[in-house]
Amino acid sequence: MLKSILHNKISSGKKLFALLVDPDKHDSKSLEKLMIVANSEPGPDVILIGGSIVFNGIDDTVKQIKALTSKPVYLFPGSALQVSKHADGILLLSLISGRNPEFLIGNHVLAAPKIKKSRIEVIPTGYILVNSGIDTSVSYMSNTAPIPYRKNDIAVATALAGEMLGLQAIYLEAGSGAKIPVSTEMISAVKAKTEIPLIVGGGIRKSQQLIDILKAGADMIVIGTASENNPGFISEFARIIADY
Ligand code: 1GP
Repeated sequence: MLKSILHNKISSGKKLFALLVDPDKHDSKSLEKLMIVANSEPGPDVILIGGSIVFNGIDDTVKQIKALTSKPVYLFPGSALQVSKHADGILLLSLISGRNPEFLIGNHVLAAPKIKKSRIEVIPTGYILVNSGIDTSVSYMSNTAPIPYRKNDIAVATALAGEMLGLQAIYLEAGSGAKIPVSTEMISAVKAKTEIPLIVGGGIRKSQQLIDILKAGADMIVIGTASENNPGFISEFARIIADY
């Protein structure tokens, strides 16, 4: 479903907005509040659920969100533990900027039978972590080094390799709560050389950053922390993306 939404939007020149929900940052009350904002129009096109490390139950969070919205709900798993049959689909992330086999294939082997049985949509996604000036949970938890901030050539080569291996989207990630997002130069360099949808997230807090990232060629933008700090950003960012 998301695959076709992504492709339809991209072929009609439109951009997508994904709202990332970290189950550990919410209780049922705050989820309700968040979803009221998310349901107003314009709002996010898709809700992502997950994080580098999550202690609250993924199943419970997915079920609660599904009860609060009709928007598609996709898993954004930090590990094989974060799979739920109640979601609509999963970004099956392969951490291709890293050299840790557990995040390239190990967790996938553990999760694959459950994913297959659940029949949720699978979007194989090349996950590329980029240095954003701070230590990130994803770098620590995955035991991988990010690509240096200015090394656009490495990011392009990594994205190309992912595309050639058959991955169906590339996610350029600065890490949740990053000081600065991935540079627009890196985004446009990757976009220029690859044909699969380009997802960008991490550290996007201001409208101007969002506009610059859209201009650079991102097809889907992921916002997490900014919406936790101020749910009002959801409507503001959604309007910018819808009007783009
Ligand atoms: C993290 O890219 C997402 O995986 C979102 O990052 O929380 O900084 O918006 P933020």
